[in-house]
Parts: sequence; C-alpha cells; structure tokens
Amino acid sequence: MGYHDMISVILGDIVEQEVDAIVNAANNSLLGGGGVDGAIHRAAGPGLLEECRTLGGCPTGDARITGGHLLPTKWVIHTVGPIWNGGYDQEDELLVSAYRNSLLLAEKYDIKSIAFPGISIGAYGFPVSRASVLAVRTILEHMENGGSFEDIRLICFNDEAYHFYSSALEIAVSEI
Ligand code: AR6
Repeated sequence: MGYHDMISVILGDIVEQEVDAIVNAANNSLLGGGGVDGAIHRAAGPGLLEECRTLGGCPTGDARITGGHLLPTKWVIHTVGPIWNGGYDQEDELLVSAYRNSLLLAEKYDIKSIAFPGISIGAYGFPVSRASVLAVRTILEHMENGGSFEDIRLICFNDEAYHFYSSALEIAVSEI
C-alpha cells in the first residue's frame, strides 16, 4: 500500500463526483466557456459565474478557487491549461504548472479529495498521450513531496482519454 492507491482514473462526468473539490479547465477570463467549463457552470448555477467575475481572470498555468454553489462539491478550483502550439510555447511546463498550482491551492484549503479533468486535451488541443503522462507524473511528484490527499481522481470523459490516463498511471506507478 502506498500513496498511489489514492489515485484513480474514472470514466465519467466530473460534475457528479462527490469530492471536496473539482478542478475546472477554464480560460484566462474565468467567465465560462464550452467543454468541461460549460458543464461545470451549468451544474453549479449562475452563482458560480457571479463569484468568478470577482476574481479578475487567471494567468495560464495558475489556479483560483471558488465555492461549489449547486454542485455536490464544496470547492471548484479553476485552472487554465496551455493551448497546444506544436510544443513551441512551453506547453509542457504550463500544463505541469496548472496541475501543480491546483494541488497546492487545494492543500491550502485542507482539501482531501479532488477530481481533475483532462486539462487542455479538448478545445486546447494538447496531445492526450503526452498530457496524460505529465498529469500523472505531476500528481505523483506532489504526493512524493508530502502531499496530503486521500483521494485524487482523474476523470475521463471518453474511452480514448480513459485508455491513456489509466496506462500512464499504471506505468508511472510501476516505475516508483
Ligand atoms: N466531465 C469530465 N470531463 C469532461 C466533461 C465533463 N462533464 N466535459 C468535457 N470533458 P475542454 P481544454 C472533457 O475542451 O482543452 C473551454 O471552452 C473533454 O472531453 O473542456 O482545457 C474553456 O472555457 C476533454 O477530454 O478543456 C476554455 O476556453 C477535457 O474535458 C477551453 O475550453 C478537456 O476539454 C479549455 O480547453
């Protein structure tokens, strides 16, 4: 038994996860959008957008926190992943920052269970195989460095994402 038993890959909808916090793959405005961002705002109700308006946006690779409003979660952590541009714009580093800053912010709020979507792999076009390895590696590193989460879920919305995130987790755990 190790901390990697706390990490799971799930095929499902992030808005249905009963965890302390869900992570939103937002954009710099934090004022809503399509994809998982749209789904979270729809499920949380208009109070979420109202709260987001007070935040003044978020730089790529950083994270902000709000309440969960009508969601079954207490918190929503809004992060902004990079737009894929062939790997020429520090996309790897920015994706790692998005995961790392989300985890660090969650620790500050004593969040023990958290669900992530596949940040940047939808509208932002980041290759899924590459994104999955970076996501899993960043989460495992955080736990190796003393992270105190009890339940970290990687929520995949389709079979392709599920395939990549679960093999990335299996490989990363076998290398520990
Ligand atoms: N639960 C879990 N995953 C979901 C859900 C859901 N309900 N809905 C979609 N996904 P994307 P990005 C998956 O495009 O690439 C928005 O407009 C989806 O299948 O949501 O970071 C923002 O406002 C994909 O695998 O996020 C930004 O403008 C993954 O979530 C932009 O899109 C991420 O896809 C951000 O793009």
